[in-house]
Amino acid sequence: MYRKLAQEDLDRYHHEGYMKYGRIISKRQGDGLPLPWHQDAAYWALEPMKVMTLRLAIDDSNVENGCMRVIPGSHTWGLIPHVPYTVKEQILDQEMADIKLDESKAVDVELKAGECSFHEPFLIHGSKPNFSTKRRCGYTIRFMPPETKLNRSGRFANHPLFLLRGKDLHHTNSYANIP
Ligand SMILES: O=C(O)CCC(=O)C(=O)O
Repeated sequence: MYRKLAQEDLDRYHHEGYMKYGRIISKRQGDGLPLPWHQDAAYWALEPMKVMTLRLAIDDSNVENGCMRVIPGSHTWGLIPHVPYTVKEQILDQEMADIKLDESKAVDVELKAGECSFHEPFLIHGSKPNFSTKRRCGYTIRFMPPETKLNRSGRFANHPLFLLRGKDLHHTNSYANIP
């Protein structure tokens, strides 16, 4: 799948290289922790903000175990202010500032294990707590073209990026070796 994605993007990004970084988001069964509404773009020091997230469902992900929810169309709204999210034991430390969000418009992104979804960096998304008896684990991989520069300061100082294929003609980033 990496290859296919990279190939499709190579067509869009002038046959240059391509890179990604990823993380596991696992909500244990009975875990009462929500993921607050947020836009990924608020977290990332990327310029330009060209990045696509692939979320691969490791477990079935549904309303019962707190699947991701999205606000359709919000990827066109631009960056909305975020404020610190201070709930303990959280993997996110920012949430969207108190704006008038019509949560009745939210769509649940239910996935079977092995399926995936994609989202853009400005899409407003989050998820409710997992009060079910089933774990909800997913792997998120971020794909970006090499023209997108990662500003290596703060939390991103040592963040690994991998060049998936081709050459980086922009020389704006440093890469780790693919394990
Ligand atoms: O898994 C979730 O509930 C949200 C995932 C998320 O915030 C992300 O992939 O950017």
